[in-house]
Amino acid sequence: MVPSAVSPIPPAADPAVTVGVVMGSSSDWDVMQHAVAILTEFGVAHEARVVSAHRMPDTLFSYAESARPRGLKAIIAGAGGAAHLPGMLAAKTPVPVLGVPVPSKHLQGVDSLHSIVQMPKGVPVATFAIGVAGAANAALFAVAMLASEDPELAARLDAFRTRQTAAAEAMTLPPA
Ligand code: RP5
Repeated sequence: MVPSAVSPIPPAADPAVTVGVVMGSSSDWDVMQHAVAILTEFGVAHEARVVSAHRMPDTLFSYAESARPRGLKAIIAGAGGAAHLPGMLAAKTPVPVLGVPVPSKHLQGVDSLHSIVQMPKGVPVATFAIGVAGAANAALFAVAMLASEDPELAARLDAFRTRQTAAAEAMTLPPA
């Protein structure tokens, strides 16, 4: 039997941290760094760490159980393959969990997507697109959640959308 070695979750370095970004492996970082980049761009205090559902189950429980007392308002969780991490976090905390399916080696992340999106009724995980778009959009969604009670953040989100619209309107196509 595997001994139970509960890893204590250290207090957030910055007590203002409101969003946790967790992933099942350091190999997920290529994708999940795009969530972190968005949170940094918007000035949202966050933390990022590896929490593996199947390799660190006790740490997963500690992280989830401490999330609300530590002041987290959202957890962005990315994992690939049989991606239990977002669902198990959601099972152990009332803090909203935003799941990011990470592309996998053999099934290109369709397995990750199905694992995360098909939560049985009663324990929701907000599930985003496979890969980089999902990671970035999960962070933008977290920003939108926080912006409902933070007018400065709401203004930054409005400005982001305005810049994005202007960039699309300025797009040109090569001559046919
Ligand atoms: C999952 O297994 C991780 O989220 C990762 O996407 C996948 C492969 O992990 P490694 O074998 O690269 O550590 O737990």
